[in-house]
Amino acid sequence: MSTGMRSQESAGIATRLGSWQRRALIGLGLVVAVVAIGYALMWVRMHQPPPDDLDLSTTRLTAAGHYRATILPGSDPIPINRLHTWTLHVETPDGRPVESAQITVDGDMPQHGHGLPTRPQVTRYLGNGDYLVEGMKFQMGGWWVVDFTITADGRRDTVRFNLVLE
Ligand SMILES: [Cu+2]
Repeated sequence: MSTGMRSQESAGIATRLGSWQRRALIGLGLVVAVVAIGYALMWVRMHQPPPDDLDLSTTRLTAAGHYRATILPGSDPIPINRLHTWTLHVETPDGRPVESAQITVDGDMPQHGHGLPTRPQVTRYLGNGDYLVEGMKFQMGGWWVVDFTITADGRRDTVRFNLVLE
């Protein structure tokens, strides 16, 4: 009698364990599938070609038309994974150099959802509307945008440059 009860009990435990294990396996399988799909989507996103209608001009009018800005990256081609400096030239739309502007720099990869690995800064005014940008670094090839916010004489404006790095 008691042995019969014990074996019934252990059969019940075995069944419960079995269904718990099955659930754990299904759960694990789902996690693996979600992670695999996540990686696949990320891979596809990371390997998208840049849009083919990108404006790659190195001289652009700021968004509100207050300034005309020109980027002069310190090396050609722009290096990957190496700190380098740029010069940013800022002038008025009619070509007069903009002196003593406050300028901030930012950048990111629109297709990757990450930014620059550094915080580049304008460290020096070089004269004639030229500003030294230190700390530029791109950690991979692909489509980058670099944004400058320029404030001079109380007028703030932004400009975005597109880069496609090899
Ligand atoms: Cu990236």
